[in-house]
Amino acid sequence: MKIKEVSARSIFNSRREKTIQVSIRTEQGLFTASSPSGKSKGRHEKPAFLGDVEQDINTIRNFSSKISEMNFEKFSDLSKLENLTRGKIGANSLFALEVGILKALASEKGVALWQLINPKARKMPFPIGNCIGGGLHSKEMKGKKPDFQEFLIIPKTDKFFNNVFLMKKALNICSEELRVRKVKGSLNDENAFSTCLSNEEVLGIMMRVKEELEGQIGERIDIGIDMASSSFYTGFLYRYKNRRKRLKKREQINYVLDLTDKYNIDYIEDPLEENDFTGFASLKRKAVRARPTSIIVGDDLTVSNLQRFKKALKMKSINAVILKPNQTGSLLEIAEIVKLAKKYAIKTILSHRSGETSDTALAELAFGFQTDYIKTGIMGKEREIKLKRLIEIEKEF
Ligand code: 2PG
Ligand code: MG
Repeated sequence: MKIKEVSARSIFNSRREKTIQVSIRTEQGLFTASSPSGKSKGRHEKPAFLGDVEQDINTIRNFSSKISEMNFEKFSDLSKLENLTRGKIGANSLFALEVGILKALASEKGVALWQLINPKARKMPFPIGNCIGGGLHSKEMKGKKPDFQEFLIIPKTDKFFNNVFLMKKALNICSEELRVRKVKGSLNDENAFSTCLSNEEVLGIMMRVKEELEGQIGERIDIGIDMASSSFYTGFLYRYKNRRKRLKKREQINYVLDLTDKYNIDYIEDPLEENDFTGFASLKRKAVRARPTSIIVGDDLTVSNLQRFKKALKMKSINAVILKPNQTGSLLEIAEIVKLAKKYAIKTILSHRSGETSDTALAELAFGFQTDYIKTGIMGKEREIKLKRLIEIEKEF
């Protein structure tokens, strides 16, 4: 495939922040792709832009003729683009550029984007839905909010469509529970409910939601938390505000183990700060011993970075990993991490960002990479459009 022109401009994400949209013109037409943006970013993430979004837009426009000289025929040809742009644009920009090229290539070949990654893909991921939120994604209500960032519901029936329906039901039950207690705040960055309740009070609600839905469908539903604990770690101490406490590393590990036991939590993301590979390992060992279905998920720890993922593997820190392609920009790096993760039986989760766009590429990537889960939120057009795309894919089979 030959590219005629590459262009870029800035657009607003769901949080009204500027992000990048790239356009690729080929004989088949114009293909656009955009990048989401995080707020609770890992310190080791690559910069979203080099300088700022406008600088990357200029750089990409200047690369247009060089990119037009390249030939793209398959997914791995992205390496040509990566060699050209290395160190010259940020991760958000590279991500949008790669997705734009893949969209154009898919159209040229008459296939869906996911087929360029793995034409044999068949298994649907389980969706992970954010029901109630705190941390950096939520505003305070009555001067309070939960310290944990996300309280998640994870339906695991064998139909993606049903799982989406169950997530919506879960969100409605949460809404009602918060309303009757008069603790329902506004919708947060990911369209989950904010509240003044504490972590444990919210977990009490999540447990009720789990039991109610399990009772209705007669199948298991998991609950999860993204603690995003780097956001309240201040060096040596985890400082909780709601309820106030200060925990040292060992106390934090024990606290997480108590919570998972008391509230039947299966999915635990970033329970320790982003540099604590050994803390993760110790927690994982104990959590899995106590509850064999638990997954300890690295996000800020691993930041979709192959080297950090290898370190986490070596140190046995995690048994699940978040993949946010815009943390690295390189889809080839994501592919490498997925390959290694599968080899070592580490669960994979393709994830959105808190500032999202209406691009459906994340759905294509989750299916193409055959990740075990996709975390996209439940409500709001930027989130629902990705779920809808996966429902479409499911219908095709
Ligand atoms: C996370 C993400 C997405 P952000 O921590 O998992 O939910 O948040 O995009 O703000 O980094
Ligand atoms: Mg996270």
